[in-house]
Amino acid sequence: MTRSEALFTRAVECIPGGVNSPVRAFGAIGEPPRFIEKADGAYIYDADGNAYIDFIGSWGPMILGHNHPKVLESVLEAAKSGLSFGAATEREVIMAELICQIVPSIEMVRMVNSGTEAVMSAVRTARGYTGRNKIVKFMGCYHGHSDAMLVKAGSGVMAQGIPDSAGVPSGCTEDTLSAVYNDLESVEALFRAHPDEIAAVIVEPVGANMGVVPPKKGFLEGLRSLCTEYGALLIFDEVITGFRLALDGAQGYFGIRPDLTTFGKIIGGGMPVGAYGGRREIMSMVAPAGPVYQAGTLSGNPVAMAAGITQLTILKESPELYQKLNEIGDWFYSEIEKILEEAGAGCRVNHIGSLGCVFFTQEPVVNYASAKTADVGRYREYFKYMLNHGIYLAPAQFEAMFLSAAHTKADLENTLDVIQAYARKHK
Ligand code: KE4
Repeated sequence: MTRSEALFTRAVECIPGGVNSPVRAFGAIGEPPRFIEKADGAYIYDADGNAYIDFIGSWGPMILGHNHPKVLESVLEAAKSGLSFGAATEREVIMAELICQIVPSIEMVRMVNSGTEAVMSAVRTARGYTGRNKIVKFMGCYHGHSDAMLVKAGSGVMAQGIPDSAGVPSGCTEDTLSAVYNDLESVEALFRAHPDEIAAVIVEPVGANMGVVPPKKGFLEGLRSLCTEYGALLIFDEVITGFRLALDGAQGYFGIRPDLTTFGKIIGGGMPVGAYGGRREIMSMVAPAGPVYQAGTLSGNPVAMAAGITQLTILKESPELYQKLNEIGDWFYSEIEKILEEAGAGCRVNHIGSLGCVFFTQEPVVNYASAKTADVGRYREYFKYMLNHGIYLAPAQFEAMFLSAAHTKADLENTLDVIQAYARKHK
């Protein structure tokens, strides 16, 4: 028995499913998960000492690679002054000023502890500001696990085949309307049916929780005009795309100005951090400035802020990083597509910038329904082959691959060689 297997045997006795987040259990793969002991740069190392080139990067935070020396140093430095005070600190001001300076649509921002909290709070703020109740989300988009968002969600919900979730009373989701990603008509129909009731449309500006599904040309622009026309707020859930597609996220990359934005992952540098922000008149609704209540014991935690400030500062000071990362991503994912096409593997590779996904389907993947045509059994075999050859991918078809600044050309060429070998073997 490997140490990972032994740890998993113990874990399932005292942690639901043996993990603290479902996708980590390798449920879609059907074998015990790897327990990771350490990470550095583009590599992670499991409890049995196996090294892997890591294409998850903690599901997005590690855009600079694991264990960046400056991020680590700032965490250790901050920790020496105390871990948490439950009181205001300078670092929270620095972080808020940094986000407002980098993202033009954000005039005020509130720190929380996860993407889920950020989305839950942004939705509440949108409802408080508009006085309306309904929220439009897209099938296959995942916005964390707050009750109202667990409707046709993506990510783990999609992989586990849970249509929604147990324990969510219909009262919590009756105001959540589902639309089809990349289909503006499906959104317009909802606005026509509920002209004065929709508080907000929330969207992943790049779908990354049904696999990677980029927005069709005009889709985001269309959402922006529909929200403006009907007096609803446009919420960009940039928990994945924020500070990844560009320094100012997908909104900068596509040139769209949402009313509210949610963040997570990268802004914490690997520590538990989420945030939501937007126009001053909207964010001024949030307590204690306004009537929308939201709070958090560890929100703006000084050690987490130190990690996030350092990571964002490094990103801000290296604007060439994004061009390089996006160019390498374009080359890498196109090479994967070429290899699999030449082998007649019958796959589709969707990608944008450093995000990518291999879908085991011949259909173009543009929304939840087309993503669902993917053969998850073939994905499982592909994942296992890659894992056994030292490549750590998402253990589920409906997730993303994440490149970092730490992945070298050699790492990517090695990965392509393994994919080439896989393609030859599984013609
Ligand atoms: P967290 O609560 O997991 O920090 O963030 C929720 C969330 C919100 N919005 C988007 C667009 C997200 O992708 C996420 C979380 N992403 C998943 C990856 N598919 C986290 C991995 C996990 O659930 O373990």
